[in-house]
Amino acid sequence: MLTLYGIYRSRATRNIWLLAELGASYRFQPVIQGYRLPDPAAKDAPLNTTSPAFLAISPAGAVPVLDDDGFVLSESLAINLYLARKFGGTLAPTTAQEDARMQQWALYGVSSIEGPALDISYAYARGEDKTEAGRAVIAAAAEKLQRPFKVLEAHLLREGQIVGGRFTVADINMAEMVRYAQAHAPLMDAFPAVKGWLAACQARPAFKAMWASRLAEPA
Ligand SMILES: N[C@@H](CCC(=O)N[C@@H](CS)C(=O)NCC(=O)O)C(=O)O
Repeated sequence: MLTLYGIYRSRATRNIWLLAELGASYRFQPVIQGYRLPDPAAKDAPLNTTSPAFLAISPAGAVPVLDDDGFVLSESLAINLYLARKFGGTLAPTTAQEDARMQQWALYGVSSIEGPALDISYAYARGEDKTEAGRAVIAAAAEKLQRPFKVLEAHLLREGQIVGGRFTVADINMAEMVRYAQAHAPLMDAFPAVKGWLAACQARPAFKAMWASRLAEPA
């Protein structure tokens, strides 16, 4: 039995998207970020990342977490790579080299793209693009993304997808990191192959289903 702990407004989206692509059945256990609650320790507080019951599962106190019949795994990208290998099929690596490439791109994304992209996402979500200070934060983050986006643009122009010339878990992992920068149109417009690839990823029914549920969840 698979259980995914998390919430739609978290990095669990990448796991929910993949699970839908795989057609996997699983239990979804909502766990909200403690910092989003007025009193995460209150008796009537929902299960959250600071709840002792959750910390017993995940000492890092962060979602998502996967429990596969007692095998507990954290880190959203590792969870996706594990799930893809477990279920197999075209989303999974078919050779050791594809496996290595999927890990390479996941690590490149998390070390070079996710941080500045999240800065952009938070700034737009808070309406800070309407302030001078916020625009400076966005500009600095967009500047940091120039180099990795150039790498991604050239790669996608050459190969069309992240690994193996087909849609795989590597596209989901990367698309969910690039998505955080999507609100910044000038950045996306400067990298048309990245923009087009992301749009194609997000046109998939499994993404759309995940996104509809995310929008339905209170902000
Ligand atoms: N690198 C981790 C990051 C996990 C993470 O920071 N999760 C956030 C939600 S997206 C969280 O649970 N934060 C709770 C907290 O910081 O207290 C992953 O990809 O799973």
